[in-house]
Amino acid sequence: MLALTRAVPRSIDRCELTHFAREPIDYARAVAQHSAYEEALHRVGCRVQRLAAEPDFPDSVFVEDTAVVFDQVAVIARPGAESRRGEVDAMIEALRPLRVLRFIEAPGTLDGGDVLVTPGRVFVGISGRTNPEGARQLAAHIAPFGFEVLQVPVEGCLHLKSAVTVVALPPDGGAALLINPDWISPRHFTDFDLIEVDPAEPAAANVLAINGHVICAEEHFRTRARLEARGVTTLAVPAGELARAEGGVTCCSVLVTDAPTHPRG
Ligand code: CIR
Repeated sequence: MLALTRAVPRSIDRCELTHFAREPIDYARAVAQHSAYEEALHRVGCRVQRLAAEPDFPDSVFVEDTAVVFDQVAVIARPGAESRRGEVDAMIEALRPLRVLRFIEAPGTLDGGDVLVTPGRVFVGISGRTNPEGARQLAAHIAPFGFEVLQVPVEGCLHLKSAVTVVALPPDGGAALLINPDWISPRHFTDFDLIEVDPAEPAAANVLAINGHVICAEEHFRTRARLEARGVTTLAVPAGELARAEGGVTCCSVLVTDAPTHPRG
């Protein structure tokens, strides 16, 4: 598994904020926490490749929003925030040798943080960043590979994956969802085993499942205990500083499996 990341830019304190009030971000601490995150990716079996730094894009550490990678195709996003559109260029170059590329085109917008991939079914959050046209284009790009796409309205938070992510449950690795029911209605996910975040930790639903491990923000220790109680193997990383920029643990990487042998283009 390859994990694409990008360094925290010094301009992070000018990041986009939607639901959060602006608070100072300690740059050195954000950099240290981001390194710990990359180290965690390495520990769970990823090769970590950093894209070139983008000092002039304050949100460029949040690479997740620039692309959605499947085994068969990579869909390059068109971020909903205009200030973030230029972030996709380096991602295109990184993914070009690895996948067939498809693109979300205007008037579509789509942030990777709104795309929740479950076995066979992809949920797309219709949010302040992702519009129905972006979701429709994504659906057209991945339909040939058997993915059904369902649109889900997101109102309580920035992205769909701020409110719900996939965790694999032992012993068979079946998919469960970790969810904050105050931010997204559980009625969209009735076929899934749902684990709720601790109510004191509304942002805790954003976790990253990789190779039988679930990377969690260490600040969300109550929710982490809930996962451990279900037999999930967790790995905690400090994430409080980038959380002030409204980012979570999925946001800072794009994962690319090594498996595919598909034609390139
Ligand atoms: C933004 O508002 O775009 C950034 N400050 C945070 C993006 C977080 N990305 C993600 O959840 N996928």
